[in-house]
Amino acid sequence: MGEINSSKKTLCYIGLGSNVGNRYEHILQALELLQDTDGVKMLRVSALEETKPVGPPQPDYLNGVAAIETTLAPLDLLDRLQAIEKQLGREHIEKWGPRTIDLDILYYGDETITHPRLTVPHPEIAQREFVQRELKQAGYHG
Ligand code: A4P
Ligand code: MG
Repeated sequence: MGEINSSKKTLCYIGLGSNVGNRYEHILQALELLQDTDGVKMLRVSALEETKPVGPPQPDYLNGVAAIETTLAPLDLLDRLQAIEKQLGREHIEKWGPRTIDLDILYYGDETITHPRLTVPHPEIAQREFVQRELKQAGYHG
């Protein structure tokens, strides 16, 4: 018998990063657009902190993590995050390169996802101390 899964709520953690232009403003706008999304409830946001770039030489980042509850399926959430990135004027130039806004799904409940478009948990969490710190501030306890 079919279950109605469309209303299933999942606790997710979203990583936010910006290192071009008004970084604070980009992150605030991304949070507002995320909060205004149907099927997304904003629960908590970490402090925003300045971090040294990982990857090629580029300006410092402002990073943070948001905890959300969502009824969106993982790829629908990714679509929405990418639409927000686009709306905020992000152009994809190089991997790990500078960006107005980068939105990553760090965790989607306790799911492990291996898909051409989506790897969850985000593979860089273990290497990025600032992400781990911000996750805790956003309420993640492992
Ligand atoms: N994708 C796969 N898994 C995910 C996921 N969990 N969340 C795919 C979001 N997207 C995911 O991403 C490329 C593709 O990854 C997407 O099309 C999506 O289908 P992208 O954002 O266009 O490219 P990217 O960000 O350059 O690559 P990637 O692998 O997402 O890198 P990261 O880990 O996001 O690193 N230094 C500091 N200090 N702070 C930062 O925030 N961020 C990066 C980007 C590099 N250096 C940084 C920071
Ligand atoms: Mg990314």
